[in-house]
This record gives sequence, structure tokens and C-alpha cells, in this order.
Amino acid sequence: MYDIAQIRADFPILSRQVYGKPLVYLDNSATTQKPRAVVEAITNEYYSVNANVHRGVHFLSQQATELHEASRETVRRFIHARSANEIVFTRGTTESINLIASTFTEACMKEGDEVMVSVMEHHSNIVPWQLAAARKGIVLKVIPMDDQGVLDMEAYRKLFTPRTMLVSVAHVSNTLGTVNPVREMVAIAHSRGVPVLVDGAQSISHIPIDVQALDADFFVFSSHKVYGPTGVGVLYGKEKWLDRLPPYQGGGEMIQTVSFERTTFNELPFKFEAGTPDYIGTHGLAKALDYVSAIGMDEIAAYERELTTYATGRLNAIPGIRLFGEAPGKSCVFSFLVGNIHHLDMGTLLDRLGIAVRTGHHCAQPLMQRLGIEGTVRASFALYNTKEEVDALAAGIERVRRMF
Ligand code: C6P
Repeated sequence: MYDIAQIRADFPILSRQVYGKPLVYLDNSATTQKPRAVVEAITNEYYSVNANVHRGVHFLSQQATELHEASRETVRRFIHARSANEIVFTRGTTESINLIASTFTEACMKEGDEVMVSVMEHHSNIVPWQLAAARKGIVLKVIPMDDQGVLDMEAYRKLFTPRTMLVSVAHVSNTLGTVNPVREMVAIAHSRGVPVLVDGAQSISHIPIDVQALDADFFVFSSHKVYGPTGVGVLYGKEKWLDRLPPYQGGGEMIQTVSFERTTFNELPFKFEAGTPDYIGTHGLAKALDYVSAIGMDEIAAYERELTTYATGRLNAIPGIRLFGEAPGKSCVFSFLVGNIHHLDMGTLLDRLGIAVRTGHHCAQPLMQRLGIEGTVRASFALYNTKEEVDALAAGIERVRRMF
């Protein structure tokens, strides 16, 4: 039984008003709201446990370390990794991708080698590779898509060359909602001996994740997209890969011994965790994962599928609407334009009705170029949104349309 009233009550912000209207929060792909359990866990840790981790012999430090490492175990369980050594805490998806872009290109690539990304990537999965490309002379290959927003798998197969060293692809597009066939993409890449990084920023809160079933070599996500605090993220990497890669940053915790002549590095995952980690944030993330696990990721996915079907029908009925991203089985993200109303005008006027959406290029400018547009309005749903909120969005769009 999916208790939507209880779920909404768990998120205090959802009952606030903006401009005297009930908040309809539909910007969940940008960041999700936080349940009381997460905020309270963070407060409680600051009030009663706070101490630096992995450094002190004193009681508080030990307790904080236990919470931090228990959080790593919670993440491991949530994404079904084999070992907690494969869970590296970072600041977010962006840092996780930068870590791999920097260390993988350093250890495993030379001039002329190729990295493959898709046309629907977020800038976070494009620019780190471009920076590496500039440093090392690496070539970026781009997987195209069709007009529905489905990746062209034939073209994908043909893009492999003996110089392909890595595929880095979004699990779910933040703009189109396309759920890419990452398991199949991994199998194809592996048949050519090529590892795959899956950007899970937009799948982690919507789809049950099993990194071993996906057979992904790397899987990355941000805590704040899955009801956890900002400033924390995860890099999952198969141990065989993380072992091969050099450290990303130098500092405390990532070392075993340091002298001015020679430094040796810590074991996994600490080799990649220089400096004091956001141990309060990792505890908050674990509480968020406990929260969604208690509801059930399968139940959340089923509820959101229903919401997606309903929203697709309601939005398609609006005269003059153009929806971008119509892949079968898409996630609950709707990018659209109505007539020739500018996306910024639509977003601003919806905001006045209490409806929070995102407008613009959604950090996916190459995708906008592929679609031949400057930007869209994007409504993105989460586990606490309702059909009534879909109705409010549809009514809001209608109202703006009539104004124009
Ligand atoms: N997309 C959006 O509104 P960070 O900022 O590191 O937490 O996540 C970056 C990122 C990487 N990949 C994908 C697919 C993403 O969607 C995002 C973040 C937000 O769509 C903010 S730009």
C-alpha cells in the first residue's frame, strides 16, 4: 500500500505556500526535497556525535567513524555492490566523473585513444572528458539518438574501434527522461573489452539499482538527488579498476606512510578520499536510502510509472504542446514547449501559480543543439508528487497558453 498522504507528511517543505499558493514542486531532477528522518539524523549527529572520523581514539570519534562506515555499508547494500571497498564517497556525481576522467585517462589512455559518450549527456559527463582530451589528446565519440530520444544502438556498435577505452553514459537522461539500455550497452562494450561508467544521477531515486546485475565498471550518483543532503556523492567502481587507478587528490586519510622521499597510499576506498569527508552528509545519505528502502524501490518505480502515464496523457492533450523525449518506458521527466511561448516566460508564469519547474538547457547544451532548440520547460516528478499536481501543472500551462 503506497501511502502518499504519509509520504507527503514526511516532507515538511511540501506543505508550504509560495505567492500564497500551495507549492507544487516539480523540479526534482535538479534536487529532491528531504524527509524529516534525514534532517533529524543530521541535526542529531551534530548535537550528539560530532567528531572527525578515522583519526581519534576518543569515544566520539569512534562513534562518528562507526556511523560513517555503516553509511558506506548502507550504500553498498542499496546498489548491491560486492564490497564496501568499492564505495568511494565524493562530493557528488560531478566529482565522481571528474575523478574517473582524471585517473582513468592518466592510467589507462594515451594520445588518440577514444572515450564514448551519448548526445544526451549532462555537461558533467562531457566537460571532464574534454578537459582530459585537451590534456592528453583523447578523442570524444558521440552516440546519436532518434527523434523520440532513443539511443541508436546500431550506431553505438559501429562507433567502437580498437582505440575505444571507455564508454560513459547516462542511465536516465535529465532532460528527455529516456532510460538508456545500460545493461545491453555494458554487454556490448565488454564484448570488446571496454569498461563502462554509468551516470546514475537521474536513475538512483527512480529505478532499483544492482551494479552487479548491470555489470557496470563504474556507477556514480549524488545524494541530493535521492532525498539526501547536498555535498555528498558516490563513486562505485569494481575493485579491479579502482586498484589500477592512481589517487585523485592528495591529503590526509588517503595515505599509508608519508616521508619527504616517498609516500605510500592507503587501501581502497580510502585511497580516493583525501581530507576530512562529509561524514555527517554520508550519514544523512544513509538515512535517505533507508527511507526509500522502507517504502520499497519497486513500489516507488510502480507509483512513478503510473504518474508518468497520467502526466503523458494530460500534457499531450494541451493544444500546441511539443514534448521532447518520448522513449518507451521513459522516466517521469517532461520537457516541453508550447506554441512559440518562450520557456522562460512559461517557467516564470508557472512559478507565480506556485509551480516550480526548471527552464533552459538543463546543462545539456549539445542535446539542445541536436533538438534544434534553445531550451525547454522541464517538469520532473518524485515519489511524493500526485495526480492532482499533474492536474495543477496542466491547468497552469493552459492558463499561460491562453494568456499568450
Ligand atoms: N542535473 C538537473 O537539473 P551534481 O550537480 O554533481 O549533483 O549532478 C550532476 C549531474 C550529472 N548527470 C546528470 C544526468 C545530471 O542530471 C546531473 C545534475 C541537475 O538536471 C542539475 S544541473
